Amino acid sequence: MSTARRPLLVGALTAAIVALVASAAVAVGVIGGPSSGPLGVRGGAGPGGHGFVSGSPRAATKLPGTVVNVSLMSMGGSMMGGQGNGMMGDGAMGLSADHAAVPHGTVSFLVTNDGSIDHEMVVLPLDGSRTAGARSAGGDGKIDEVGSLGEASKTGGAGAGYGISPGASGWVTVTLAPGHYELVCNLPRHYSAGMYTQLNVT
Ligand SMILES: [Cu+2]
Repeated sequence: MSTARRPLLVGALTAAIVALVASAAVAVGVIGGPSSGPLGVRGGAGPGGHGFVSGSPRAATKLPGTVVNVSLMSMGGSMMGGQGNGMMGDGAMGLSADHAAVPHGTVSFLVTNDGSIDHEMVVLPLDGSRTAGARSAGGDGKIDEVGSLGEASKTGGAGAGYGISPGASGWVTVTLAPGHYELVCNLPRHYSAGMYTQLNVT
């Protein structure tokens, strides 16, 4: 009995794997399209998602240099209670990177908004003994971006834009000298809500 069933099970597994590989190939095909860059909108996430890419945004990228994957987060159900204006009160937000340190030179940031409202990522230098998170915001709730080395704030595109929508990615490639840097989201009040992390370049 068991010997007869085993080939069937293996066959089913093989079929499942083939299906998975096929869907991954489709996703890569979308990602590799002429104008779409490394990744557009992640399927199924956020109110504007159309679900046409089923793979992970981190699955494939052709970005140059060392690739740092950055995740932008806002927790606490900000879509409820009428707070759809980007202000979350004391709600927690976060920005995390999958590298704490990278070698100097070409560095690409693939920035994915895993939160529920728009975010962005700006690369700022940290001078001397300053640590990430220590900047003071002005009356507009933003910190000074002087010295910025670049930003990813375009939905599904490279460089500066009007913010990365929930469920989408943006990216930017910069050249970094050895030193300390801070990755921040500088939408009003997001920095003070916790959207920063340090990146050391060796
Ligand atoms: Cu933000």
